[in-house]
Amino acid sequence: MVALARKLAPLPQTAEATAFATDVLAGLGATPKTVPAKYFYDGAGSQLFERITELPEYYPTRTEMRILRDEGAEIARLIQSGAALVEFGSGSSKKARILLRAAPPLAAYVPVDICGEMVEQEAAELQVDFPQLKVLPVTADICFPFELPAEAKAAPARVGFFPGSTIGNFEPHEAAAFLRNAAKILGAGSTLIIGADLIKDTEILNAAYNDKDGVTAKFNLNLLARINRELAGNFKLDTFEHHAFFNRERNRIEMHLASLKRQKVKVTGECFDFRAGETIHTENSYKYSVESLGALACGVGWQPAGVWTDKRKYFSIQAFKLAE
Ligand code: AVJ
Repeated sequence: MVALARKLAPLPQTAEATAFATDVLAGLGATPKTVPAKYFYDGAGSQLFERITELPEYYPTRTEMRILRDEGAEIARLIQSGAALVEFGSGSSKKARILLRAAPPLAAYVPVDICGEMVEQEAAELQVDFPQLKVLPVTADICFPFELPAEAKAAPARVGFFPGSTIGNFEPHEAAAFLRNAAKILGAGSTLIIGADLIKDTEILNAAYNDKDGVTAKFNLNLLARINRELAGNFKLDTFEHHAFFNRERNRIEMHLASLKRQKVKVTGECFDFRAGETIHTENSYKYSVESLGALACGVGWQPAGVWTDKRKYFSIQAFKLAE
């Protein structure tokens, strides 16, 4: 009987799906309501994010690519010949391509991403363009410890690459935990190259998260569509609205989904009440200064090893080293 009931229950099928269900139910049950930003990136969400990176208002990707193109040779001097390059949250690997072209011959390139679909496909495409390079994709949540492929562990050195200001999605204490985790994964003597968005004018920041075409709104709302698809949710997408604004006290962009009316929503059979105007807090995007990120990294043992920015000082690439 018990075994039969278990078989019939609509339980998530994979560890990834279980984590999504657990986190969504906990987040919607909390006050205020939240859902972790990492769940934006299913297939549809990853595609919408790629569109965001091409929007005129969204300066971070373009600016970071420019820094990598202009300073790639300098940045690549931190990468020893024969090292393994490990990219945390690789997405489309567009930035890694620039770094790989400037880098000496490597033992391996290891793109790590939570979206397995994306990381496998992008790795296959990159492999075609870099036939000499060993490309070893890993599907993992970079918030937690994960195993590197044997070739990367055996390499004489490891270099971490964490571009895209993804670090901004973490709370500062989580960013410190990530940096500690990265130190453990990469090991003594390793290097870490981080792309971090910089604190700037409120108007420029707000525009970047409230584009005229509404792509960012779609990206935000896709989270509800994903819950509907994967967790038997019944969110009505036209009853929620995208809100994004810079919170200057906390140096972060906040994204929310605001319920336009009082309503009840079901997710995997559990019911959640929304007041009119109540929001689900879906993302924080922290902005740093060179000093504030440096202080965070130093606090967990990483020593500053270089900083590169664009002319307008919109974005930074910051390198750190671990003692041997
Ligand atoms: C991928 C986390 C860097 O915070 O700018 C873009 C995600 N959210 N527009 C960011 C995002 C809304 C992006 N990061």
